[in-house]
Order: sequence, then structure tokens, then C-alpha cells
Amino acid sequence: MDTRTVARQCTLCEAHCGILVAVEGDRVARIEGNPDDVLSHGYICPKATAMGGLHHDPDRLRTPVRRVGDRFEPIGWDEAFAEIGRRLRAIRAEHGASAIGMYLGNPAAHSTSGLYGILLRVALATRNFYSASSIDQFPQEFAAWQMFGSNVLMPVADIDRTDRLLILGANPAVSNGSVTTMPNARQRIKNVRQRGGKVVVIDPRRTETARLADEHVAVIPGGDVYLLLGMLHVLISEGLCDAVAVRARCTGWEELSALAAQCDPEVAAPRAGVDAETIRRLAREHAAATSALIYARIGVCQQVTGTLTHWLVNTINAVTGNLDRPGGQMFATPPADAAPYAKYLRVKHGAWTDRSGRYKSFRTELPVAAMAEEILAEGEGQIRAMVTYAGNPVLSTPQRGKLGEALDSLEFYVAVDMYVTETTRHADIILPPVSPLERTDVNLLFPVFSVRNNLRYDAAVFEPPAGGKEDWEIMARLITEVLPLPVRRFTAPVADRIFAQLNPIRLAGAAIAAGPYGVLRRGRKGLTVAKVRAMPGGADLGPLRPRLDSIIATRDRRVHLAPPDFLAAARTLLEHDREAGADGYDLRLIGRRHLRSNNSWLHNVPAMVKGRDRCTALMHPADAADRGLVDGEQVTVTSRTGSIVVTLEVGDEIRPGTVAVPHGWGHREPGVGWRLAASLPGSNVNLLHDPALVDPISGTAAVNNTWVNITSAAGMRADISAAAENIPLPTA
Ligand SMILES: Nc1nc2c(c(=O)[nH]1)N[C@H]1C(S)=C(S)[C@@H](COP(=O)(O)OP(=O)(O)OC[C@H]3O[C@@H](n4cnc5c(=O)[nH]c(N)nc54)[C@H](O)[C@@H]3O)O[C@H]1N2
Ligand SMILES: Nc1nc2c(c(=O)[nH]1)N[C@H]1C(S)=C(S)[C@@H](COP(=O)(O)OP(=O)(O)OC[C@H]3O[C@@H](n4cnc5c(=O)[nH]c(N)nc54)[C@H](O)[C@@H]3O)O[C@H]1N2
Ligand code: SF4
Ligand SMILES: [Mo]
Repeated sequence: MDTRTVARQCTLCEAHCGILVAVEGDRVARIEGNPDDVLSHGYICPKATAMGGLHHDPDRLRTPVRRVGDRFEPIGWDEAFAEIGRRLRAIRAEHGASAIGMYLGNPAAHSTSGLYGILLRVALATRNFYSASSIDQFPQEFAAWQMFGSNVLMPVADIDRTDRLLILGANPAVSNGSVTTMPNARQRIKNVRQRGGKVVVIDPRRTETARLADEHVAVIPGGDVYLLLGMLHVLISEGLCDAVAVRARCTGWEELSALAAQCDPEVAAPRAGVDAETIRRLAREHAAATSALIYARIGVCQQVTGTLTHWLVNTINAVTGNLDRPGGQMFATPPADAAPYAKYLRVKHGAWTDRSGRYKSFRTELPVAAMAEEILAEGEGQIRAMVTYAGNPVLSTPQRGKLGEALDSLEFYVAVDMYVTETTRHADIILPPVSPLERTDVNLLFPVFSVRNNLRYDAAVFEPPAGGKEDWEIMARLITEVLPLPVRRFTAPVADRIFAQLNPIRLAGAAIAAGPYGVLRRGRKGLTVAKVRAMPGGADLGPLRPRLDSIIATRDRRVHLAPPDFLAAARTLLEHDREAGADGYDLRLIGRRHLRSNNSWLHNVPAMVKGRDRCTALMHPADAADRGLVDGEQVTVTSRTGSIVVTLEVGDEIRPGTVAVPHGWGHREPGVGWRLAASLPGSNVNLLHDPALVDPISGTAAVNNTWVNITSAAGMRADISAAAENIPLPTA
């Protein structure tokens, strides 16, 4: 039997850990961490084995399928592409380019194919482009754009060298970091303390990360913006800022100081749910540390205050002299480096809006919160066809449960995905890429956010099956199908031939050659794909280096501490009290990620779902006692927009008044191809979140901090099914 071991990366999350895949015959026998990997050094999390599980999953689609009634039947690639081209071109000819909508999901970022997805977006020239970014990192991009001049300049936390790490709304011990790629975050956090540094976690839940820290501060959901303003007040009023750094590099100091003056710790404390003395101490300790950084992520992005919070995070890092220096917030120097060109890429906000005028475009996309309405609301400008690529927005975005119905109402819908999911089950044609273990790649995106500069090579473990296509090949064909080519019969084959030469490895090779380590700059010593491929764990390109002065993209080349819109929004916020629960909604709902779960799509791999039910509502014992609820019982969670039934989990790790339910569950819809997932379905928490609740600055869906109430589900089934749109309830 053929036995061999192939080194590549696990591409399930941003950490992209190096793995060694042992193969026996045509089966994955084992997946282990690659000790030579320059970033992960042998670490893997339990999800790595899912790379094998996905590859062998009998439910994974291996050929394109076409809808026939309520079933899918296999169809050939050429036939599929021809039909897609015909339908999409006809819809565009009749209704215009924006009648074709597109949604780009998270896994697209995990291979170079994602770039071809962007090219498809360009070829479609539609205003109705959506992605997971507007329920993810938009606030960080927005803050970076306003402060550093470009959304591509999102800073990275230099956690390997910091003396003080304050983590806000992130749980890297489980997620392994995001917009700061840090495989084995647990060890890296422990290392901060072993070096004599301090770690503080600010989170409504005493998370896996908080348990590794010196201190846990249980903020009220959404209280961070006040906490940070209170800290800023102390830093400024007590003269604890780094005046030299501020003078050398920043503008807006006076305006910022005037704002902070309005929010002393006593003002901040009740709104943040953190006492004034703690806020004072956090500020003083932050300023006293040799280096200190605040790292913030999703828990404070998906908030109505998302952009303001990330602005204040960057601001505190900057005014304490911790921007662009070791141990602070830095900018990576990746092998494919867009940063020097950031000043030429002018970002636009509000170039267009959705039809209601409520949601503005950012970059070139509209907030996902607008998607179902843009399909459903009839009239001029309505979306009539959709393309989805590597996304499951029916589960992953709040749409009042209307997205499935919306997708069904389309004239045509094509999905690029390897499963029939809650989303793709509504498609007319599904085009499946080969499995992740069948593709060869060099990921250029995550080195932009890595805690150490690096480049790694992804070798295919298995030859793609005959006729199998990678996502980029699918995208390339879709592009040729939708391009408005003059004489299609002659020009389409030429476009096909161009794409045949333009594979991800060549594209990566060109970007690397032109980058800071490439042959154009370094001659024969330069880094190439071939060289990286020969290195057992990839290329270590050294620690993060200060570089902001050469890449900053604001016109005056200074860091803007006080963008006017942010100041105005913060002032308005301070003028109002925080909303207390009303109409019987008395608990704040936040999200939660589990180690063996990855957004919506690992629930069909046996090793990822074994053990106890993970789609639970986590509640404090005092809240459970008040309501007469007990651990393990079924409860109904109700918000203003919907109801779901989940198992109650009682634990004192969560702040009283707060409940946490993970997203990505709810595999209950008929016809979904995930058979195992359907047997352990969980419920879709996004039915509880109101799509209208967004960060007003960036349009990001605010899925943390939704008001809910929780009651026992026993004997209440009829009420629930009336409230929960299109969710068949489990029959007890
Ligand atoms: N309530 C709540 N909602 C959230 C979040 C939250 O914290 N709370 N988190 C948000 C975040 S951060 C994100 S990133 C989004 C994710 O949301 P999405 O990006 O919409 O969805 P995923 O659940 O990641 O689903 C990915 C889909 O891609 C398919 N897929 C996997 N790999 C590939 C591939 O290589 N090629 C192709 N073509 N398809 C592939 C899978 O089968 C699956 O159907 O969810 C968001 N939703
Ligand atoms: N195992 C696993 N790993 C993943 C993923 C996964 O689904 N599973 N998803 C990947 C993706 S797409 C992403 S974007 C990253 C996300 O990576 P992280 O940002 O680390 O994601 P979470 O684990 O959701 O952590 C968010 C934290 O914010 C807290 N929080 C909620 N509301 C508030 C608040 O108001 N204030 C504060 N201070 N904290 C709050 C929550 O309790 C939670 O601990 O993870 C990636 N890695
Ligand atoms: S942390 Fe886990 S899921 Fe993420 S890349 Fe590493 S092994 Fe894969
Ligand atoms: Mo994400």
C-alpha cells in the first residue's frame, strides 16, 4: 500500500497550522502537527483532523448538481457552466448588472481562490455584493481607514513580545486568533506571563482565555466603549500618555482630550459594568508597562459600537506609545505586500446604498443585513439572481428567517460549495470545488495578519479527481461566462486560455517576486514559491518590524486620533443612558465559539460533534434560579425577532444578566445534505438577532448584545412554533 506523509496547512481557521498528513492508500490515516512549521511549531487543535473527515465525507458533493423539482441531480461541468452563463446574461440584459447579487463567505479567504472570487465580483459589476466581512471585521477596517488612511492597514497585536496584553472581546485560546494570526495562542499567552508580563481579559464570560490570564474583567456586553473612554480619561488627565509619540505622529489630540474629559471613570463605570477604581487601575497599569497592547476582536466588532470601540483600541495603543513598536500594535511585512500601495487605493464609504437608503456601501459592498430585503422587496433594482461562494448566510447572518424564502424566490441561483447546506439547498445549480486536501496553494492573506512574518506552502495531499475543479477554476469559468464579451463564440475561448495560465501558484509567484523579499528587490537571493516549497516548515521572515511611517496612507501622513464622525458618534453615545431591557426582555445575548466547531460547517464530521450538545444557552446560576430553570432542560430563547429552543447550560463563568449561545447551528431544514449534522441540529441563533441592528458607522451586524428572555420550553411548543418562522421543532 502507498504510505506517505505530506506537509501542508490546515486551512480551517486563520491560524493555518502546519500539518503532516499521513496517507495510507487513498485514505488519510493520521493528521499531526508539523514540528518544523515556522509559525505553529507542531501545534494543532482538535479541528485539524476534520481536514481528513471533510475529505472522506460521503455527503460532500463531487460533481455539479442541478435542481429537478425538490431534488438535485448530477450534471456535467460544461452543461452547468453553459446554463449558468445563459441565465445570468439574460437576467443582466433585462434588469441590469445589479440584478445579480453575490455573497462571499469566510472560507474563500482561506485559499488564493478567494482572489478569483473578487475578480468575479468585478466582472459582475454589481452593487449588490455582500460578504461575511460585514458581520465580522468591518469595524476594524473602518477604524484603520479613518485613522491610518486605508482599510488594508489593520494592525496586528505583537503578542510574542508584549509585557502587557489586554484582550477585549476575543477568545484566542479557542479561536487561535483572528486579524492577528497566532497558532497556539494558549502557549503564547502563557509566555507573556512567563516573561513576567501581565494578561488581562475583558469579556462578559470567564472564557478559556480568561482562565489563562492574571485578571478577568466581566464587562457588560457593549460596555467596552465606555470602559475605554474611561481609561482614556485617566491616561490623559493624569498625564500618562506618551507625549513624544503623539506629537511625532498623530493629529486630533485636542479633540480627543475634550471628548475623554466628558467620560471620567465614574461616568463610565455604570455603563461598562466595571467599577471606577478598576478602570483607573487598568489605565495606570497599562501606562506603566514597558510595552502594552490592547487586542480586540469579534466580541466588540459585532456591536452597535463596533467601529467606535476599535477606534478607541487603536487610539489607546497610539497615545501610550504602543503603536508600531515591538510589543505593541504593529503592521506585518508580508511577502505579498499591499501596504505600500495603500495610499493609492482610495476607499469609499456610501458610494451607493441599498434601496431603503439605510445601508451604505463600504469598500464596494453593502452590509449583509440588507441582503434578504434586497431580494424580496419588489421593484426597480431588486436582486433577481444570486451567486454564493463558500458561505452559509442562512445560518451565519441575521435575516429574520427570511433568507431561505428570498433565495427560493430568485429567478436563478448558483452556489459554489461542496455541500447542500441550509443556504445552497435553495440553488438551481451547485458547483462543488475539490476537497481542501486536493488543492495546491500559497496563502498570501494570513501573513498580512501574522504575529511573525512568514510564508508557507500548501501541497496537495491527493491528486484532484478527474474533472475535479478548484474554486479558482470555477470562478474563472464563471467570469468568462458573465463577461460582456463582444463575440462570445470567439472571445470566450481566449479568456479561458488566459485563465488557464493564471493559476494561484503563478499569481502568488508574481506577487512574491514584486514584494519585499522577492527577486525584483533581492535578486537571486529573493524568495520564490519554489524555495518555500522546498522548506519543510515554510520560510520564517522574522519578527514584525516598525514600518508605519513608510506605509501610512492618510494625506497628511499622520495618525488621526479624532476622526470627526467618530467624535460626534461618541458624544451622542455619552448623552444617552444605556438602554435597559424592556417589554419583558431582560437578558443580553452574546455569542460563543467552541473548539470543535467552525462557524456553520464542521457539524457533519463525527469527531467534531461527538460528546455533549454544544448548541446551548449558557446562563448564570442566579439567573437560572430566578427563573426556576435547571441545567440540561430545554428552554425557549425569545427576542423581538424570533424564538429558538436550545438546551440550558448553567455555569457561573458568565456574567449575570447575560446569556451566550453559539452560532452556526440549526441544521433542521429539509433537504440539507449534512446527514450527521441533521441528526444533531441545534438551533439558529441568528433568528434572534434583528438585521436592523447594526453598527451605524460600518453597517456591521450587531449580533452581540441582543435583548432576549428565556423560559422553560416544557409544554410551550405551540407558542414557539408560531413565533419561530420556518423552523420545524424537534418532536419530543
Ligand atoms: N450570531 C453570530 N453570527 C455570526 C458570527 C457570530 O459570532 N455570531 N460570526 C460571523 C463570522 S466572524 C463569520 S466569518 C461568518 C461565517 O459565515 P459564512 O462565511 O457565511 O459561513 P460559514 O459558516 O463559514 O460557511 C462556509 C460555507 O462554505 C463551504 N466551504 C467550506 N470550504 C469551502 C471551500 O474551500 N470552497 C467552497 N466553495 N466552499 C467551502 C462550507 O460547506 C459552508 O457551506 O459567520 C458570522 N456569523
Ligand atoms: N474553534 C473555532 N475557531 C474559530 C472559529 C470558530 O467558529 N470556531 N471562527 C473563526 C472566525 S471566522 C473568526 S472571525 C474568529 C473569531 O475569533 P474571536 O474574536 O476570538 O471569537 P470568539 O471566540 O467569538 O470571541 C469573542 C469573545 O467576545 C466576547 N464578547 C461578546 N460580547 C462582548 C462584549 O460586549 N464585550 C467584550 N469585551 N467581549 C464580548 C465573547 O464572550 C467571546 O469570548 O475565530 C476563528 N476561529
Ligand atoms: S487552530 Fe485548529 S483549525 Fe485552526 S488552523 Fe490550527 S489546527 Fe486548523
Ligand atoms: Mo469570521
